[in-house]
Amino acid sequence: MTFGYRTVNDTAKCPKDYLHVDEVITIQKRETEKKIYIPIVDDNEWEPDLDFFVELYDPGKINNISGLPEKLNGDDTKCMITILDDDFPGSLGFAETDIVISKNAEKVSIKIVRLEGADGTISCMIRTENLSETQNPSNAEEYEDYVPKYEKVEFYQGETEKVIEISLVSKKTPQLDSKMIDDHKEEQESSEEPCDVIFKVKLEKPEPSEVKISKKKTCMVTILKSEDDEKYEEDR
Ligand SMILES: [Ca+2]
Ligand SMILES: [Ca+2]
Repeated sequence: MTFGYRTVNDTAKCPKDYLHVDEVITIQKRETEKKIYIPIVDDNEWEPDLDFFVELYDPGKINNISGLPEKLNGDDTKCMITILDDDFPGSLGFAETDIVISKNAEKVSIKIVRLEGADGTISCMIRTENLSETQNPSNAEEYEDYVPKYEKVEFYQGETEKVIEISLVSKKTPQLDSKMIDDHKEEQESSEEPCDVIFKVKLEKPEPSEVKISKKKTCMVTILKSEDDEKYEEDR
């Protein structure tokens, strides 16, 4: 008896997920089985489990419309194959959720870590945010204290950590004394003590959908505004 077998795409696609096979074979008298092999393509990317079919066909019976041989009749002439994914893309979070930095620093470095798997390319968005929406003396101000950031952070296959930098706006006390600045300074000093300011950095929108953001999804950055300038100069 002579028949053909061939693969048919479903959610699994050829040649991304498996290699197409189409062959005509003859089964001999007294032979009761034949084994066929279909190469499966392994990758490192997370994806859902995917299906494709293998069907048996009659090489002598060509379908007029498709021009291809027709599938053999019967319910048992088509077999579904499911490719189970074996890749773990991991989860993303900050290494530290609290960072304290000098007001004279030009930037703050923040580490993002990838845990529980490092297969394939994944990403998330990083976003800076004010401490609170309302008026708050502890609010760090965009462009006055820090440069806001909203960008995609990508982790490639096998990468488990990434350091991102956020620029700070340092307002050093002018060294030269002009009367105007002195007057202004006095005025400021009398009205209010400098207060440490804080802004938030958040992780969001992980991709692909299997990637989770860990509990460490917000990092609070405190800029030490109350730090003594002269002491800092001496320490250096
Ligand atoms: Ca794999
Ligand atoms: Ca995969």
